[in-house]
Amino acid sequence: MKKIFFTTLLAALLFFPFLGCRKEHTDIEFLIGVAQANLSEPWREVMNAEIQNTAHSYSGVRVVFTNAADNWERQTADIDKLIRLGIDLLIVSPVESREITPAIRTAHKEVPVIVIDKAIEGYDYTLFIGVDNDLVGRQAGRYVCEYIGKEPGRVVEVTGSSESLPVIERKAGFRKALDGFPNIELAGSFDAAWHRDQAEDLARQERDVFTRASIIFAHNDAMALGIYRALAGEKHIPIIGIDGLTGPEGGLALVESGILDATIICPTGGKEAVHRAMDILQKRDGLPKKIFLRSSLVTRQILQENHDQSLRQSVRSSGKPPTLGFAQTGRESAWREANTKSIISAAKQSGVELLFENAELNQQKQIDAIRSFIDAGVDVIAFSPLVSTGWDEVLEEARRAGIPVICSDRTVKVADETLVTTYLVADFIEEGRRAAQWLLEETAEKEKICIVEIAGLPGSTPAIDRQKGFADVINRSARHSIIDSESGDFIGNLGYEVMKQFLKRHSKIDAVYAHNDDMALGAVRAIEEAGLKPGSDILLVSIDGVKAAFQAMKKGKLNCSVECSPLLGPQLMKAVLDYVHGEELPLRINTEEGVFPRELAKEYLPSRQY
Ligand code: GYE
Repeated sequence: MKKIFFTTLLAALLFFPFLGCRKEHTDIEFLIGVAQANLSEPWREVMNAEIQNTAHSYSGVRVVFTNAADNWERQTADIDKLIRLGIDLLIVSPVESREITPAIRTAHKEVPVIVIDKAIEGYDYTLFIGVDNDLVGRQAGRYVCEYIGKEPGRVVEVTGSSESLPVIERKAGFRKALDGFPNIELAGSFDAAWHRDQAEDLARQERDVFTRASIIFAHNDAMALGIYRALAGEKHIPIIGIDGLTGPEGGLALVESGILDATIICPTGGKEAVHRAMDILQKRDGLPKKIFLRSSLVTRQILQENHDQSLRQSVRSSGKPPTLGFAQTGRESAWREANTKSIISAAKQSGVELLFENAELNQQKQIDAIRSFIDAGVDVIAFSPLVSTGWDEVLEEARRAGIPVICSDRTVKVADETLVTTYLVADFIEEGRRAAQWLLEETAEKEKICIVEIAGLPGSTPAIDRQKGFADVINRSARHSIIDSESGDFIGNLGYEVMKQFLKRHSKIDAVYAHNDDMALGAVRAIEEAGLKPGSDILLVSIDGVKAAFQAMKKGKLNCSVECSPLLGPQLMKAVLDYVHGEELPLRINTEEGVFPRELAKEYLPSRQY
């Protein structure tokens, strides 16, 4: 309690000089407010320290912290206080994501908002930074399964606060990993609310359960340490934690000293948040919507192996520009052309030497291009995988060559997900959901709506996920049904041919859902040839948000386009430069995207960049 008192007092003292007189501090270019959930968890103290230290590297930037002591109502008041103080940007690590969402939504109307750690509902924020907690749970589960092996074994789990989103996701991921191991019994799952002392008390109370475990999994290193203390004197039981902080009681030291057998490093996001805050405040191009930081398993052996690994020498210090090999899918759509242009121009602007190969929609050519980049010894390889499977072998070759791989735009399904260093992608499922949501709202008064779907390239992640997202939402309505679905491979002319078939096959078509604008515009031609009015006799909703779609919407021939930005070049080059400068790359970066019904087309068309 003492720590919280002094920290809150510190926040008040920090506030005091600013209250009402911020503008007199002309040495402050940017004032960043940080609404922290609590300071009782070591992980959050480290986050605040990272924010403070990173902000110090920028001149004219000041940071003001508040501490909600795990009380969402107090955090709501803290956010309001910071806004009234005149901050330029808010960083918030939510106490609870549901309850704090309204306060964040209100703040987002005033200033840019970066949400760290717990995702909130909806998209009323500027940027989310966190880890993939389901993956963290799977990483812990995989370690437990490898430790126990095929013999009968028991694992005990100690979680953070049960209702918190990270706990729900970590538990789910952990259980997914255990699914394939009937020999492993989950002997107990206990909530110790992230606190070391609570975990220590619990392990003492449930000593019989804990001492019969083969291994123990704790949702953070603090609780893992508490369990270790409670079981002192008993036979050694391996414990795996999460966070992997530095410092005397941090997870890395606990692993180094043998108190923990493993931990999973989860970056706090503090450093990333300040760098991205500066990108936002300085209005940089190509800002993402979500960044998922890499979580990595650490054991004593891994620590020792990494110990002598020198930091990557900056390629710039050797004088030669960093090199990127990029294998593009083809030229199948306006979106793809814009994507290629963005990558080539961003490489030029950022001084990255680009080896660019176009696979002309042939997966083998993409694989051959990747092999040529490996032979050329590029620093980084990036590609937009034509389809999601068939990449394991060539990505293994890239790993053996020590070359990181970035998936740009689309994702892959590989046995070992660490074969891909970073995913720079959109949320295709969400795009499908948004298209369906728009159609449900647009046809709310209609009796029965028959929908035909013109799908993207079979086996590609945008086609798979857009179909799933759309169906998830549209199937909630008994009045709407998808009566037919054919692939147009994301190609305009094939969209035209597919639509002609649909018109022959079905007497009643009320709406078309196309996985991209090019195919929707092909469908428009077919509908007009059939003597019908696209946009009124038959509604059309599609995805991409290319200029031609806005022109068609302006003419009333297309009803809605869900944005999926192809302008990935700047973020891709930032990742390449960060990597060669020895920065840790995030696991996944999701791009920003909006929904554009035709009523907005006239207003937005002039500003469309692709
Ligand atoms: O929707 C389409 C392009 O992978 C998201 O591929 C991309 C898709 C896009 O051909 O137009």
